[in-house]
Amino acid sequence: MRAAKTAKSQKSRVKSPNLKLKTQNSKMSEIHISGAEGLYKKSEIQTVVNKYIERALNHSRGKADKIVITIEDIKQQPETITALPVVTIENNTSQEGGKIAGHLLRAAGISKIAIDKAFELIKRDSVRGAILIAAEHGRRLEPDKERGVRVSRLGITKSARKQLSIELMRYRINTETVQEALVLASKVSSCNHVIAEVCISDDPDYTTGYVASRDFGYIRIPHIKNKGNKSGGRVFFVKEGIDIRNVIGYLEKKPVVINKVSSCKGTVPIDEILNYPHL
Ligand code: WAQ
Ligand code: MG
Repeated sequence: MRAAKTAKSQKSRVKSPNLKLKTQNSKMSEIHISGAEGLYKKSEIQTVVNKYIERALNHSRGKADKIVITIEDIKQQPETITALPVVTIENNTSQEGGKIAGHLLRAAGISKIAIDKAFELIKRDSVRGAILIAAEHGRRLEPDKERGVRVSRLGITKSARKQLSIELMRYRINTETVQEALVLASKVSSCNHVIAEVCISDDPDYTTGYVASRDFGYIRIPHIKNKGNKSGGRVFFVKEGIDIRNVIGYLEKKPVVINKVSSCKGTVPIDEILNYPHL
């Protein structure tokens, strides 16, 4: 599902070649409001589609005037994976949250240049999917910069979802938002070429973000941005020199389903994670 609204883009003042400030003409542009995807049994389709429509119609990013729903029959047998373990970091301010995310990404082997680029792009650009950045040199790699890479064909079995709900309930974080983000992060981290991910919601009311990697698991950062801030995004840091089409093919097209859940933790200090990455 993809929901969007059209709006006049704000008049922006840009520098013309002779360095005088000039006002650009405003034009209509499409603003992304919400998106969602999953792998479901045929019998679940109607319920899920209703839920997606409900979500698109009542979203804190605004009123959608276009909702696109695509349903595809997937013939390929899904690959099964284990969900990443979930843990929450103690954190009180967005400044601190950003620093923690940076520390975790550095510890996962991402260069400072690549991390700075990631945060700059998340703040500046509105991408419908994820941004891909080379972990060492910090080059941006996805071919379509407005669309980004949309992770799709991902799901969780009924029994694993039940198990996950039990785990998350112990820490009072059993919400659809956490479950969906964990399923996505687990598929992303199952791609060998991806080293780590950082995610900040584009929902102005949702300030918890995460950093995820195979080594550290899914690490929730409660104040990664301030309330009211509409900018958000996802960045996947990938190994240098990989075949990018291969990675995008896996993330967008390969059916992957979680059939096992790792045991999770509550809130822990950052040092505990950095000293013992394997939880
Ligand atoms: N594939 C790639 N990128 C995506 C996808 C997708 N399927 N869905 C969303 N994005 C990108 C897109 O740029 C959005 O702007 C951005 O991620 C944020 O998406 O444990 O709600 O759906 O409490 O707003 C994290 C949960 C919630 C943390 C993240 O993301 C927690 C969230 P949103
Ligand atoms: Mg959102």
